[in-house]
Amino acid sequence: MANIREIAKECNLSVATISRYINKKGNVSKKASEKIEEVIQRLNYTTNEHAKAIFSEQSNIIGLIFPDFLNPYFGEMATLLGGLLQDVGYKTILCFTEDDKEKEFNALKIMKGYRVDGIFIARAKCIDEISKMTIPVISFETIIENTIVVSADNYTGGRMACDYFLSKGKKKLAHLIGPRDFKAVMDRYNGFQDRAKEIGMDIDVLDFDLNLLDMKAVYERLATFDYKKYDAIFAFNDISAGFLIDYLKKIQIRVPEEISVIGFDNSFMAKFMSPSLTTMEQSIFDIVHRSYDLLMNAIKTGDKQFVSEKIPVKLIERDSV
Ligand code: XLF
Repeated sequence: MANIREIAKECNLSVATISRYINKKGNVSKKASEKIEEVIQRLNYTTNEHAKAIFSEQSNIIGLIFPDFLNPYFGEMATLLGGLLQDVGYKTILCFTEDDKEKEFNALKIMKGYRVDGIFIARAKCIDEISKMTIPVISFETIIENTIVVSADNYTGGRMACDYFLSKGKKKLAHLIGPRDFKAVMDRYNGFQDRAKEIGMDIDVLDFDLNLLDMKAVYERLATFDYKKYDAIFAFNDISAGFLIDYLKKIQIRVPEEISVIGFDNSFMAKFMSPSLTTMEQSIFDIVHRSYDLLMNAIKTGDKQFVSEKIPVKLIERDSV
């Protein structure tokens, strides 16, 4: 592949003129521009974006950091956000953390190396590093100083799930709780529990703090709960609701006739599950569009102020209750 010096030689112009043309900075005559463009096409030259970023301290790249895409919720989020960014000329770099702090730290290092103009990170753990960053960061769910935090109204979602079970006459409630170090998980649990307490009802908590990729461990854990005690279970997200329903089928407990299940997310899998999943929607469309607007504005203004945005949730009634 041709480099900038070869282009200059072929055009019989200086490297500085070629650089002005490529970077659209400064004057280049019409005649020279036409010549340069012709040579660029002929020699199949493409810009070295990495070198350009180091030179200009601006890369036109946005870093996206997600736990994984095995959870369809994050895959859908990244697809929508990546598309919006691409439409306005941004490139994206994608890293996965698997909810591991060290992997996240490395991902942040990669982003810095590429001089990204901004970052969107889901379920961040490296709070200190992120709060010290000078570029705008949108943090999905984790509260971090000097950062724009966007999350669903998880607490209200938990309360609404409880209210819905009560409205359907359910009396023996349990919550399948995810990792307690995720704020969103705790907010959902607190909302569900607080609402039950208000009417003098106790809920049971079924711990499901697992790597959901480890199927063996997942089904072993599900086998430890005594399902006879419940008529309704609120799962902390759609994917855990999916595992739960699958396990209940295996042990011949009927959903919703014997146990009703509510999930949280409304990822696209919810609609196709059997029975289709009643779930608390945290709208990917609203979260992504709000995050995108806030990120674009922060890049434009260079503002590094703490902002916390809560996106309302909505119950989607299907067949699992
Ligand atoms: O962190 C929470 C738990 O799982 C996140 O919003 C999710 O609901 C995605 O599935």
